[in-house]
Amino acid sequence: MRTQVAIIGGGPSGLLLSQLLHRQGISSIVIERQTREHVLGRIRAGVLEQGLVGLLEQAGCAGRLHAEGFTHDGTLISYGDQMFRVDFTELVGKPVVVYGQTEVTRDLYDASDASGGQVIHNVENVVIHDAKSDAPFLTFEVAGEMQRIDCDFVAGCDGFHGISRKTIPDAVRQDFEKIYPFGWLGVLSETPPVNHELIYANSPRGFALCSMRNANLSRYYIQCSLDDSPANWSDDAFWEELKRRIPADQAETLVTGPSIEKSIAPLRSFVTEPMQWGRLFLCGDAAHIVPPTGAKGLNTAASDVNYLFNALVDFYQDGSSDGLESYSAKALSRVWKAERFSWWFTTMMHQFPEQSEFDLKMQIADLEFLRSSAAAQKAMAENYVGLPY
Ligand code: FAS
Ligand code: PHB
Repeated sequence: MRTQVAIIGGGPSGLLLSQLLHRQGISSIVIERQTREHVLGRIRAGVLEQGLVGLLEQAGCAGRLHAEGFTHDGTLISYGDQMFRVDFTELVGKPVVVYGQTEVTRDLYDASDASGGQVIHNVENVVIHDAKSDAPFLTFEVAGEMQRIDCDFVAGCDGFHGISRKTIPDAVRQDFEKIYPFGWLGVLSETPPVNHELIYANSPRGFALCSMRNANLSRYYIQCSLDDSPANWSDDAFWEELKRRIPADQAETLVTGPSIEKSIAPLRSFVTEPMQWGRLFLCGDAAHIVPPTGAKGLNTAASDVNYLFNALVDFYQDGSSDGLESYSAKALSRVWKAERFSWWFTTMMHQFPEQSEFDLKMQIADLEFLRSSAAAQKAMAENYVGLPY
């Protein structure tokens, strides 16, 4: 097989890049380790920056998003029984859109089908060859049969556990990592959200987040220990703990119900530099991970795709390699700002096992400053709605 851009990974990064390229007449083939059903079975992000909304519009697959997504002009932050609102639209003139990553991925797969996109599932033993040459190629197996794709460029969109990042030699690559001493236990329930906006809660018992997918599908998280397990939590136990972490007036109105999904996600900050090596370019979780507190994971993947997409268009349409040569530096500049915001928000909102009384005082002072300062709220809003591309 031959294509202009070979894309490893059929998650949001890979599918979005493929669809954007297609709209510019640039060919690509996506190879994905799992089945489509498996990919669509993942429950992940829920908040979209305007930048990602714009890219989905450009990719021609924002119809359902506009029909079913919820525009959120602000968010609620609580500590103890105090709760205040950060008004994004008033402070920085932009809202966010609440629409699950699962639906984004479904819309991208549907758009790929409609445009005759090529996505090969159930691939194994993927190897990137000659990334430093101008004729890279992939080999992989499908049902035991060896396959090869010759291409001009390889986009590594294969997530944190993929092979693309590890193709960049250790001597060239530098990884930066921070592991948080807790995880998030998430529950999906067919119940109306406790509030029409998200509630980020700092409580002495641990962090909690009240989110949603639609008017009758809620997404809740509570901070849990790293050695915890979803099996340790009955639905009733989860609801009782969540109620103890959010303000009493919210807990009183919380509608509980059976969980339809219950899982634990570990939290880490991670960045690999550089994000390119020869004609291999990394996008999304293949290159960086953030704790989900700031809702930056999916959205930072989108900004990488934006930079790589525009660089590839410049190459094929104008013969310019400038965008490709500067891709890593440009993407990393925004990645590190998303890492900083996610680390800051996570540090302010969670209980750390080793934290001292002084650390606790700093957390409350941070929250008090955010509650009382328009400048602090504007800085938070600017990061939460998404820094410019
Ligand atoms: P993805 O990991 O989504 O996709 C990579 C794809 O590559 C996968 O489909 C994988 O099967 C495939 N792949 C891997 N190795 C391969 C190989 N060798 N060959 C071919 N294919 C291969 N972000 C938020 O903003 N908010 C959240 O609440 C949130 N919750 C999360 C919960 C969990 C458990 C996880 C893991 C992540 C969460 N994230 C969240 C971050 C998440 O949304 C990512 O940022 C987003 O999925 C990034 O998309 P991709 O870069 O496409 O990576
Ligand atoms: C979600 O709805 O899953 C969600 C929302 C905001 C976050 C993290 C997760 O910061």
